[in-house]
Amino acid sequence: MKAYTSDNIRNIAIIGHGSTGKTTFLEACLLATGVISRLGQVEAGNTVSDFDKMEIEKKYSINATMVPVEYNKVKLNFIDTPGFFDFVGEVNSALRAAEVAAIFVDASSGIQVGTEKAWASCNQFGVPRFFVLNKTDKDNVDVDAVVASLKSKFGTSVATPDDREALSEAIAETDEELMEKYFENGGFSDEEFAKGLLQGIASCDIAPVFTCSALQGTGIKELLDAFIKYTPKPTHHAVYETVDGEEVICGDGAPAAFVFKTIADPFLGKISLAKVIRGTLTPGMNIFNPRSGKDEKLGSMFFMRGKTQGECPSASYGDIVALGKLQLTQTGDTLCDKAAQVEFPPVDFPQPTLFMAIEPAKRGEEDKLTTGLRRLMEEDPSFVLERNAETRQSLLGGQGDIQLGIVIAKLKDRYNTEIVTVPLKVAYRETIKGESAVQGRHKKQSGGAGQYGDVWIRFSPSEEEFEFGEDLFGGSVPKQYVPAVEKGLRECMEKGPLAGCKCQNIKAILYDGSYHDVDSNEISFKIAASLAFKKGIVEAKPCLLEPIMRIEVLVPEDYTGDVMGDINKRRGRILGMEPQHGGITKLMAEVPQAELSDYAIVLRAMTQARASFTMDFERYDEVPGNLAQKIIEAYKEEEEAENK
Ligand SMILES: Nc1nc2c(ncn2[C@@H]2O[C@H](COP(=O)(O)OP(=O)(O)OP(=O)(O)O)[C@@H](O)[C@H]2O)c(=O)[nH]1
Ligand SMILES: [Mg+2]
Repeated sequence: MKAYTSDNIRNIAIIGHGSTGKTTFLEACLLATGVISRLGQVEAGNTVSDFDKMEIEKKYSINATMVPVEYNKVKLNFIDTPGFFDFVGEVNSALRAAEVAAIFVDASSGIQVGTEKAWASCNQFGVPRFFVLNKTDKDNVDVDAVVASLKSKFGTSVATPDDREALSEAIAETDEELMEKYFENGGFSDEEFAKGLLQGIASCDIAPVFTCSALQGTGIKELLDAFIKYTPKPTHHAVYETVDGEEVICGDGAPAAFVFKTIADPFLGKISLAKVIRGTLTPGMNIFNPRSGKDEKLGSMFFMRGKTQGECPSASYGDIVALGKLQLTQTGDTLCDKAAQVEFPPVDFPQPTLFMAIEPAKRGEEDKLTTGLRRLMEEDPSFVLERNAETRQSLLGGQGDIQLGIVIAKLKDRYNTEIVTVPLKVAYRETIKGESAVQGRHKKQSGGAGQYGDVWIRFSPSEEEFEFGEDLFGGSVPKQYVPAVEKGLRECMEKGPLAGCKCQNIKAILYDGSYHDVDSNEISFKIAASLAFKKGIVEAKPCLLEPIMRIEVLVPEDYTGDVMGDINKRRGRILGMEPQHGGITKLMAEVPQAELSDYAIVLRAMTQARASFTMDFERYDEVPGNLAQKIIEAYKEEEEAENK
């Protein structure tokens, strides 16, 4: 691939609902420009863009993939993205490298949830957008009707390029001066129109609509012409803000690039995809990474098209380049000149909403599992691996079961490590509501040196996690053994007597006891304290606590009733509702964590994926009696089974 300068580069993210033909469209472009001689098919697993083993197997896109197309002396850097909602992280990555997003719509289906989401993403990140109505070859396609529905959904600034009247009005609305001109002269000159249209697109005020049939290859060249004409040039991208609030304009100067995506393919090795924002990158150059605070030497540089790598002697501002084997660099990093440091904000990945508890299928493969998942995370930073110290479970978190399923499949395929999912445990806690005063006595006097410890302890509720004090008189427990008593109690706090959970909000006062001149020692008093603890907690009205999460659900009005009903069924409590833009309601609620393990899946099914939510830990609350009983019984059974 020859070198291009920014005037002849266009960066376009292809986004939209699943199966609207994004990947096939890129095949059609490569066919139309003579790069391939036959149209690859997603179903046959032979497309340029869906080259990953998992994509071939699943027959849909999973990763953001570069597919540059050279046409009329311009290089169009297309970034193909997956339509499945689980992979929204890839879309967010791609949008960071593009000047425009082409939102694909299946002309025979019209607006779908993915269309709405794509539009919302463009708004979120301030990315200009086009619509492409694909599959116009299908029966019963009514392009005018789809355009009308796009207009009514997204505003009157949505129009086909031949609808000069509608576009002129939209242009007039972007600027007061233009508005005056428009009314004075009854329209725009060709020059004014072209300029106004470009400006309106760049400022996200106008979204033109194009049509094509990727499968039949109709409208492809026209669309490429339109993309060249209407996509803002890289130098016209809005200013890039750094984390320090500095503004960087795409252009010449000290090198600065943003790594928006990492590929960690077993055959290709690690590859960082970077958008050059300022200056020029050349192989062998020393480049600084502000996040790690370290220098790194650029090794191989190339342009990628699917999995193939084309030569790249240098990459200038506005272009997207692949950097081979950077050890210290990860997705979201800035690479820059050490003398002119800038740092761009990382890619915005959504918070995980679905968690699965996982274990290696084979005992002893814990480390292999962790290492493998960490490697996969380089490629997909939108999933997380967490360890819950209280439940001693490893949790895999992400956007949905499809994403997590792919992660698990990749781990098996690439690292030969199998994962099994197990029921998710909740980190319950134990506490007391009453008071007790009990004795703990430990005595062992058979042969050799004996052991003797004896304590009386008062237990009561506390505001603090754990409080310990002594109220001894007359040396009933010698001072040197008191720390051992406290230590014994603190250890017991980690595993309560009801269901083996961590204890909290307990106060213990050591107020009496006895000792033996020869047999007493620290260990004996520690054991005596633990005997007192077990007895004391049980006698002080113990209860189980459960984590309560605060959830915020963004839900379209039509579904608010269903979502609220479902929250009630989950023992939830609605805290409030706030109307948002575009007929969306924000629901705030508190729901026990135990009831939320499948919420991501159920909410999606219930709202055709139109709702989204976040959750955060709020506090602990008492578990209702009947449920607490079940949890305690289950624990006892588990204990017995283990002790057998
Ligand atoms: N009739 C018709 N079918 C098409 C056209 N373009 C794509 N398809 C078919 O639509 C299906 C999905 O195409 P893809 O290219 O995988 O769609 P995608 O948007 O990349 O899908 P995701 O990667 O899952 O988001 C395939 O069966 C294609 O053959 C078209 O123009 N006309
Ligand atoms: Mg695809």
